Amino acid sequence: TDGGSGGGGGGGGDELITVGFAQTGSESGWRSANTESLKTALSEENGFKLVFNAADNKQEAQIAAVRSFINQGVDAIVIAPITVDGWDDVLKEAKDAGIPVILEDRTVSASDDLYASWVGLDFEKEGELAGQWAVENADGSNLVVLEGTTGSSAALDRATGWSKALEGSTIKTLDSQTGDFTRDGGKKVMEGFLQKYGSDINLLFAHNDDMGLGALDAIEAAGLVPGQDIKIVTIDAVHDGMQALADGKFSFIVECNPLLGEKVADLVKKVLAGESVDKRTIVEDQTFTQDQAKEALPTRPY
Ligand code: GYE
Repeated sequence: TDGGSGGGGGGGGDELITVGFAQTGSESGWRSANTESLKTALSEENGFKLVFNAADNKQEAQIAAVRSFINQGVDAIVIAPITVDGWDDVLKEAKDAGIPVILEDRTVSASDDLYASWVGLDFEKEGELAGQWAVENADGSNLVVLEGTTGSSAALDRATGWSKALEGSTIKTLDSQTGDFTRDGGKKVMEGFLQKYGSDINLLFAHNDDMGLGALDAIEAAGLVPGQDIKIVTIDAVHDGMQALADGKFSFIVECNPLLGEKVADLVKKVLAGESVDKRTIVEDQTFTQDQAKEALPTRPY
């Protein structure tokens, strides 16, 4: 595996680099893979001492975790920001304390001189790729949307990209609500949509696989056939989502790569060594049809 190869330096009995990592929570399969990736890359073998916090998707809890990292005097802080807004004060506090901050996954609205670097994905492009598939394969459909966590860059930018792709199409949006990126949320909101619109719905866009997987339960319980009565487009391409795609229940998935650990570890080391780093690093994603999912599944690492 690529797990233990960590980017040189550190370890060997030298002082470990203490990193506080403020994770969003554990809402999805994507998040589990992302946490795993960072824990592996920020391990002692690679020269790090990791202080891990998961905030259960509560912004105040996440900000409190970052404050506690500052008080503990960690060497660097890594944040996967739950929402875009609300970061200015605590990022200033970190800066005043001389502790560099690396953002991973989602972005913030705060000025970019308040953090050293960001590594993540192009969420707008993900939404746009999903929307392009829908326009090409399901134009004229009645659409419902399961949005990710309100105020998160992942949800905001995916919605923007999707809308862009749908401009000029005849897809009609019946409803759009947040399912908070969870299976449970996806299931509950889809149940509500089905009660309201019944079999009028023939297209679902879920901002992540987990909400789409939750919606599958609701759709099947309503006696409808996912993939036939309702086409489902999602984002992430985690294992269970890819399985649903291979099984013909999902119709299309846009990948979102959660394996950002090595890149984060590398950025932390470079920033602490005073080397200059890019402000933004975008990791490339791909897309999967049902046939491509069947082919890719056996060798997917997560
Ligand atoms: O798509 C979702 C997770 O921010 C890219 O957060 C991430 C999203 C991912 O909960 O499954």
